[in-house]
Amino acid sequence: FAVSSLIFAQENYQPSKENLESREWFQDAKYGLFIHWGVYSILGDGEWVMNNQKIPVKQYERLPSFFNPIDFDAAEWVSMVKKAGMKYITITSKHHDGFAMFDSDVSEYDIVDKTPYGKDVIKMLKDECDKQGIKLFFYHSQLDWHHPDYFPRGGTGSGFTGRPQNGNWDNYIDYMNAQLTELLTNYGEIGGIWFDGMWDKKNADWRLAETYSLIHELQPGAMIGSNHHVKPYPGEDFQMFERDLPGENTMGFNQTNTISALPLEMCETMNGTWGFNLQDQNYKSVKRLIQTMVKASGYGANFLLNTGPMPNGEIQPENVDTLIKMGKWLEKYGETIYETRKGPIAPQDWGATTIAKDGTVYIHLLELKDENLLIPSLPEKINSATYFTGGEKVNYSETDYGILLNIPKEKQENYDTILTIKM
Ligand code: FHN
Repeated sequence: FAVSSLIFAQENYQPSKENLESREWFQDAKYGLFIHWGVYSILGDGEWVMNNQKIPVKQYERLPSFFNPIDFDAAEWVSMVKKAGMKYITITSKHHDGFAMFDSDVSEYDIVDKTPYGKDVIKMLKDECDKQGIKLFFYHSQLDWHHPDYFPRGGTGSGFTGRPQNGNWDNYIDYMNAQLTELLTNYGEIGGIWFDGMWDKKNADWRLAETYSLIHELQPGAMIGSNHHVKPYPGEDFQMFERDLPGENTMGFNQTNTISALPLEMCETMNGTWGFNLQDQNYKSVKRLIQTMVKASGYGANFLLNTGPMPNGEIQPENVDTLIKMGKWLEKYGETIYETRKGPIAPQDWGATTIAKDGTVYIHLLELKDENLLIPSLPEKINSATYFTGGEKVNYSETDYGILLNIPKEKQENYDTILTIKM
């Protein structure tokens, strides 16, 4: 009875007042830092190293004893986030390897009990976030390559890392809910929980309704999102798109083109993996990342950009460099991104539009092939059209086919030429 009433409660989920406020805050925030950090960073081969290198559980269990991030400085991380123009952090409390980066009482497989460092980095980060006014979300993997009751059937793994073939599934879910309870009670008010990994066992009974009710009961303002790659389930507060703009599927992850009415978020890597990778120097350019962020904003979606800190606790210098450059751009152009919503013209090859709360529309021209561009008409007649930089009048004419813009070469900017439109 208890469980079915919970299911009912989720099916009819009405977000609380606090939750609705969080959603507004989230949509205003627009830009956050994703952090994949765990004992896997020691091996410098991404966060999937246990699975990819077929490391047996017993061998992988030796890794935590090498994890000693003596250069970790939470204040430095959070100051960098602020300089980068980001408003929140989403950090891995537990990734697929099952290792808790926080102090857990329901398992000894955690940073305090098993590493020479012995300190709860999640707590240190949370305290600093509180000090500097940054919200903290917890990424939490539902998939667990370590827990004895998370038995590998289908999906990833197939047992080659020495995981059992059978187990007590309910025990595993109880364990997960116990760790979530810790995360929602020991760290003050958090932004929310970012789930990942239920795609590994599509037919399992994840007892979602129970987990979601638990979270909403413990912290009504905490937002739930899940990277299950399908359309949102009842009880979720935001919809996520992995490495693709909402509705797109160029990477093969997103199995739905449904863009729900929930707040949206897109996450992206700086190189090819989420966790620290010693060899992958294939960093995306500042231009590409800024333009992706702008397009995401054009969909009304947040941009959650990832870094994989090194095992010594430092953020890779190349990533810091990119983030600071993006922050500089936002210092100048942030008004056209923060606190906006998706604009009247959906993103196109040439760019995107955003709309401010006072009705000002920003046209972001990301790709200008020449000086003339025809864009779709706006819902109302234009009152004034000026360059965001400098405020000069824009040459344009409203035609039956759309708005014909003339943007001389000297007015075209590096990443994004922004027009301010009053209607
Ligand atoms: O397998 C994970 C991966 O390691 C990473 O955490 C990303 C982040 O979106 N999500 C999963 C793949 O869908």
